[in-house]
Order: sequence, then C-alpha cells, then structure tokens
Amino acid sequence: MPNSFTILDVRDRIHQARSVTVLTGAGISADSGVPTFRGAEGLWKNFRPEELASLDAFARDPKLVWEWYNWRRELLATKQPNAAHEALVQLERQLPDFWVITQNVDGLHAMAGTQHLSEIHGNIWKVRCTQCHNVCHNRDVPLQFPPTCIDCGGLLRPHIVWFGESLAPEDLECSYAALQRCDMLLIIGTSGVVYPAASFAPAAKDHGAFVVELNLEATPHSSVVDVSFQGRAKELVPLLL
Ligand code: BV8
Ligand code: ZN
Repeated sequence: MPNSFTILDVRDRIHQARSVTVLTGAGISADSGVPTFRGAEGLWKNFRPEELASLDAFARDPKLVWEWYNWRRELLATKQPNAAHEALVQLERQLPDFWVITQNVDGLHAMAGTQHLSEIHGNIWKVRCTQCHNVCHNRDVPLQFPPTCIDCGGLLRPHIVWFGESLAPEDLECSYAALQRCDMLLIIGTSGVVYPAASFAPAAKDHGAFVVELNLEATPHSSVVDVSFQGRAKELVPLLL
C-alpha cells in the first residue's frame, strides 16, 4: 500500500477520531531494552518461547520454567517505559475514547500510566495459584522456588497466557468491544504471528476502522492495513501527539 499518508496526516486523523484502539507487541518495549521474541536478539537465553511458555513445559519441569521467568523478571526489573509508552498515555488523556490492547507481559504500559488497558497475555509481575487460582502481584527477583500460595500452599505459576491456553474471557470481550467501536486502530511493534491477536486488525477493518501499522519492518499486517510506517516506535509514536 503506497504511503499516500504522512505520519502527520495520521496524527490529524487521530485527533478527529471518535474512538482509537491500539494493539502493541514486543516492538514497543524494544526501545526500553526489552528483547523481542522473534527479532535477531529474540532468543530468550537459548530457549524459544514456544518451548517454555506452555502448560506442558511447566507440568514437566516447573523449576526450569520458573528459572526462565526469573531470568526475564531480573532483566525487566530495571526497564522503564520509553517515549512510545509515554506518548500513548498523553493520547489517552487527549482523546475522547482510547483503549490499549497489549500482548506484552512486561507491565510497561501500566507503569507509564495507561489506564484503559487489556494485558491479553497476562503480566510477568503477577503470579497465580495452580490450586485455588488466587492471583496476586509479586515483584520478588528472584522468586524463590518452589513459590507457594499463602492461602492454600499450592504451587504458584506466572499469571501469563501460555501457548495453547485460552485468553481470559474478560480480556477478549474488552478487546473485541474496543476493536468494534474504534474508527481508528494503531498496530505498534508486533510481528502479527500470534493468534488471536493476529486476527484483530482484520476484525477492526471489518467494522470500518482506518488501520495504521508502525513497525521496523513489513509484517503480515502490512498487506491488510490502510497505511504502514517503518521506523522505531519511540520515534514514530510521539509524532502522533
Ligand atoms: C489460543 C506469553 C485458543 C508468554 C505469549 C497449536 C496448538 C495450540 C495453539 C496454537 C497452535 N497453533 C497455533 C496456535 C495458536 C497460538 C499461536 O498463535 N501460535 C503461533 C506461534 C502460531 N496461540 C495461542 O496458543 C494463544 N491461545 O489460541 O487459545 C486455543 C486453545 C487451545 C488450542 C488451540 C487454540 C495464546 C497465545 C499467547 C501466547 N503467549 N506470551 C511469555 O511471554 O512468556 S505470546 C508472545 O508472542 C508474547 O506475548 C508476544 O507479545 C507475542 C507476539 O509477539 P510480538 O509481540 O509480535 O513480538 P515479536 O518479537 O514476534 O515481534 C516484535 C515486532 O516488533 C517485530 O515485528 C519487529 O519488527 C518489531 N520491532 C522491533 N523493534 C521495534 C519494532 N517495532 C517498532 N519499533 C521498534 N523499536
Ligand atoms: Zn492457592
């Protein structure tokens, strides 16, 4: 799709929009120093996410899975939101109806101050009991193994949606409601390979939304969206203010 629009045209269009929804992926946190999943540095300590981010892996070797998440928590503990996260907080304050759907589990949108937020793959700073399903915040780095529930003594797991697990119904409801009501969808820093998030752009388009992609490179979304800009999120997103 030729870029007949400039990023400033998109900025003007956003400020006239009735409702804006944003879908973010690991690329928006890359500029905070958080490794992406599938980029060059995407290997998580020589493990592929699909290998360890699964119920089978946790059932088979909870200690290894917790070692991997402890490594990621330690890495994330020093990371801060960047100009892209902060620009989205400003947009939320300026616009009448604004919702962020993130695939990221790093908690950086919430840390930046985004209020209308669905963390559809969970949050690495939350743990869930495998017995009583109690969810609570936990920022211990490292979390001592085996982490046990204060209420029932059950083994705690990361409160994260693993491959093969369904997303939380309330997150799906919120996401689809935001995709259906928006007249503009921004897709920032996602490779568009993981479902159901990869189906959100066509869903918004089916409801007449104008869809914009911001990414370092072309993705499967690029042929679906109305306009695609290539560049770093921390440089492009602030131009929308
Ligand atoms: C589901 C938590 C229903 C983990 C994640 C077989 C069996 C079971 C399921 C499936 C199957 N085959 C397919 C599926 C569906 C599966 C799926 O989609 N698999 C893929 C791999 C094909 N999906 C699921 O399993 C989902 N559940 O479908 O439930 C169901 C139930 C049972 C059976 C069937 C169906 C659950 C998916 C959630 C998985 N959990 N995360 C953890 O983090 O520990 S997914 C993981 O990938 C992360 O959340 C991540 O956010 C997400 C997507 O990746 P991206 O965010 O896009 O990151 P990526 O590195 O890929 O791309 C970064 C992008 O940024 C790049 O484009 C790059 O160019 C760009 N970029 C880089 N730097 C910058 C930048 N852009 C701008 N600026 C920069 N500076
Ligand atoms: Zn419990």
